[in-house]
Amino acid sequence: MTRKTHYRACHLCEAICGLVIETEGADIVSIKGDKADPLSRGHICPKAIALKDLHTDPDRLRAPVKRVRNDIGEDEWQEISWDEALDTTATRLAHIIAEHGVNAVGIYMGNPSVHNYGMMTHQGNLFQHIRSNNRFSATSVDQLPHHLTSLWLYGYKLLIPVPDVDNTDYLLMLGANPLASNGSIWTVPDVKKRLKALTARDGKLVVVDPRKTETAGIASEHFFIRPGTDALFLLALLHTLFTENLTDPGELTAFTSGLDEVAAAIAAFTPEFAAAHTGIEAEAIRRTAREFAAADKAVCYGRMGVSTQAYGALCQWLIQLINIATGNLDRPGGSMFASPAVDTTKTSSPGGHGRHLSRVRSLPEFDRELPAACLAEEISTPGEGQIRALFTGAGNPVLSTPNGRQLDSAMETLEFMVSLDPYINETTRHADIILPPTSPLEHDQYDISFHLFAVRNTARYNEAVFDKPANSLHDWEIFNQLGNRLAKLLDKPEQPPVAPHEIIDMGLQMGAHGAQGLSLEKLRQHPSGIDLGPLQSQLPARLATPQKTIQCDIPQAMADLHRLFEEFQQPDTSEFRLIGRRHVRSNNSWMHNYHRLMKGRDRCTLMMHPEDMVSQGIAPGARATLSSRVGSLSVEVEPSDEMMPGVVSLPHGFGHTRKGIRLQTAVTHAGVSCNDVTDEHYLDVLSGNAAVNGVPVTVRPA
Ligand SMILES: Nc1nc2c(c(=O)[nH]1)N[C@H]1C(S)=C(S)[C@@H](COP(=O)(O)OP(=O)(O)OC[C@H]3O[C@@H](n4cnc5c(=O)[nH]c(N)nc54)[C@H](O)[C@@H]3O)O[C@H]1N2
Ligand SMILES: Nc1nc2c(c(=O)[nH]1)N[C@H]1C(S)=C(S)[C@@H](COP(=O)(O)OP(=O)(O)OC[C@H]3O[C@@H](n4cnc5c(=O)[nH]c(N)nc54)[C@H](O)[C@@H]3O)O[C@H]1N2
Ligand code: SF4
Ligand SMILES: [Mo]
Repeated sequence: MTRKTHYRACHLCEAICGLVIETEGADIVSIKGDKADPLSRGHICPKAIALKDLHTDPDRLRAPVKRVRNDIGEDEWQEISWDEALDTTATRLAHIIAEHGVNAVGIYMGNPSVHNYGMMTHQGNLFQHIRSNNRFSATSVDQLPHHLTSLWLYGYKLLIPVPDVDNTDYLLMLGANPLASNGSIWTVPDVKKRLKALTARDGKLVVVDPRKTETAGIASEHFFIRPGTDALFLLALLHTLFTENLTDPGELTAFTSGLDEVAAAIAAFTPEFAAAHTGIEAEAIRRTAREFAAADKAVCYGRMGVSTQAYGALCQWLIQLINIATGNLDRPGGSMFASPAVDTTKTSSPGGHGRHLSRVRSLPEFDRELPAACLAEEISTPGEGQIRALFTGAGNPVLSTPNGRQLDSAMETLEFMVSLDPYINETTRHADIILPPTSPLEHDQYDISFHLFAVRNTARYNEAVFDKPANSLHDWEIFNQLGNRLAKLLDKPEQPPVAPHEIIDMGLQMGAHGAQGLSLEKLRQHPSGIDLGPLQSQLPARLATPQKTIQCDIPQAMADLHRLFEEFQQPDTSEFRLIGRRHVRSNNSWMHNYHRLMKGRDRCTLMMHPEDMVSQGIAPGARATLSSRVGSLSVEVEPSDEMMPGVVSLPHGFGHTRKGIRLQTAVTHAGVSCNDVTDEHYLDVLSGNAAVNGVPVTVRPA
């Protein structure tokens, strides 16, 4: 059989590494890093190899299935034709819309939908017919505060600057562990090498994290911090910068306002106040502020750990202000905006906040989506606007959103549910119909989302590795065909099936590099990608604010300072605070079905400081009961002096014990679901983002 070489960008995480895949017929012979990729330079991680396992996984659905009750009252899955699956789905949705209005249809879109370009280009084909207020996504258990802050400061939800790691002298990193995650809202393949290069050139990497993570392990300095107190730490840094006259916005001065007002508003947030709650000494905070200001090029960056906590939006706002006040925004070696070849900041809506509220708890929408933390109650609370039908696409909210058990039960009560997903998992097991797309290697790929956050401007388009099997549909085709069936029933116009690559070709030609001849054809000739150069300073032109200015004293954020101040007038009475944990061989809830990634010691353990174990009477290797306001679970405890005392860590995405899932390898490493104890009422009330980190819990011997 002839051996073929294919080029492909890995879509599993935000690092978008270039791959070289060798095949023989239907077999994948090898998957290696593509050294010619100008962004990833040959880097890959163990998950890339699992693309083969994903492709060949017998549990991956190849045809639509419908759930039926058998004679003994158990659920069974029956394969059905695409016509039956799409017609039934369109009919049921149309019926519910006719009877109860569009708000009766809920939509939840998960993380892989932003990694799969056809889902990005074509979801509108369906959702334009379901303009429901009840839209949800993984954004509100993740990066919502970043979008909100960018909307406030830069006028556009996706204008998020990233650390120019290759040129900086000082990187202050909070709540991120890129050595495990490979970077987030920061496309930075080969991040370990880049961070090591920073310290090797006498730069400094400072990590602030309640756990001494893999990244903290290679840092110049690590500070333990009490979960959920980062806003106080950041305020104390800013306080020091202001009071010691260390601010200098430089080039930004001409179009920036409001820093003096911020300085006045934060006068009470001294390093001493922060020290009492964060656990970081006041003098260490002052020194950090001075070092940051003294560095030629410095950048502050914070991710998941400071976004999914009770003050997520305040944290992200303060991080931007630190970069602005020291003149490090939009400066090489500081915090820079990328210029992607296909620029979604030119084609999507800027975003908006609080234009409608959730029905039951009055939580604010962002970008027409409600917080995922209120999905369950919108299904289970009767009344006008109650969700009766649910569409999920590339998401597993039962394992990934707070109080998953509550959502699990709420899904039981739906009149109709349909899932666009290749697996029968904890969420999709509730669906009446599952629509499985082609395998990732059976469709082409251009990354629409993550070039926007990349440390270098590059572009890469790759053809499918394998032909599309007979009787299969890509995600985009499912959206298009389902959308058109629903359109017909609702008497609306249908959409022609324009393939994603045609849309991308237009985007490339209209984009910043189109004038220099960038097109799909050119990318086809360069399957390892094209280098478009380093990040460039581009303010104020790039701003999307009305006057192309940056107003720092955002009223909503300034008002939220009072909530913060009030909370920290009270002593913290919680016994322990729960945080999450990522591992390089895992990916949220859905990559636990591949032996290659799962072999070895079970990873779903509760990490706890040995002294805390002694004080709680828990023996090493013993199980403990972890409890919060919403529930309890029993989990194996792993002693670890990586943990800050008083803090325990449990990864999310496990808990593959629910009945009826079809994930034969995952069930043998089932673990427990962290989100069975996270609390849907514990959130950043300013943004609506779930606070899955810093949850108050107790830990008792089981
Ligand atoms: N291997 C792997 N890679 C992934 C994923 C995965 O599941 N596995 N998921 C992908 C996704 S969807 C995302 S969003 C990214 C996330 O990418 P990162 O943000 O880098 O993710 P984490 O590794 O969760 O890092 C969060 C860190 O915050 C710390 N933390 C928790 N609470 C606090 C706090 O209150 N304050 C501070 N300062 N730190 C805190 C945690 O200890 C942890 O080290 O990773 C992506 N990449
Ligand atoms: N406690 C706690 N909770 C968390 C987090 C945490 O750190 N701690 N992290 C949060 C974060 S950052 C995120 S992003 C969310 C993730 O939350 P979700 O996005 O809801 O969940 P995933 O686990 O990513 O599930 C992805 C689903 O997409 C399917 N899928 C994979 N590829 C494709 C594809 O190409 N097409 C289609 N149609 N389906 C596909 C998989 O089978 C799986 O069902 O979890 C959040 N929840
Ligand atoms: S780092 Fe991310 S993009 Fe790169 S190979 Fe691993 S999973 Fe794929
Ligand atoms: Mo995420």
